[in-house]
Amino acid sequence: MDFDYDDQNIFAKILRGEIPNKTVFENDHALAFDDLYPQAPVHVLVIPKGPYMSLDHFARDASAEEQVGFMAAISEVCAMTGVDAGFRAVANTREHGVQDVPHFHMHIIGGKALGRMLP
Ligand code: D5M
Repeated sequence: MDFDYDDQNIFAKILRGEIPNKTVFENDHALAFDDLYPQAPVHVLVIPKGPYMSLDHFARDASAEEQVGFMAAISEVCAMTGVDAGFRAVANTREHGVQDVPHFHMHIIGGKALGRMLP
């Protein structure tokens, strides 16, 4: 699989500071910010700072340090947003997964009881 990264995508622009965002957490390898169209009281997007278009791209090509940094950001976001009762983590991927922004992002959605997603 060739992962062709488009550096004009919205999240690349956010990382370059060209578009504002509501930052929740940041470390050397990841940025977390509020989703513009929240689907629940908590809806945060966690993205790696490196140019990875999807979860499988990130899992294949990101360094161990980048992957640890990304997971550390997920951990911090979960602690900061108080989703102890549970949450949903979603990574929509490419066309069949209905991924709109081609920079890998994990949705952290919670703050209320969510409906069942799969039968
Ligand atoms: O969803 C992409 C998600 O990105 C969607 O929930 C809206 C959100 N979005 C789009 N533009 C912005 C900006 N500028 N800030 C914050 N959030 C944004 P997916 O279908 O998973 O690709």
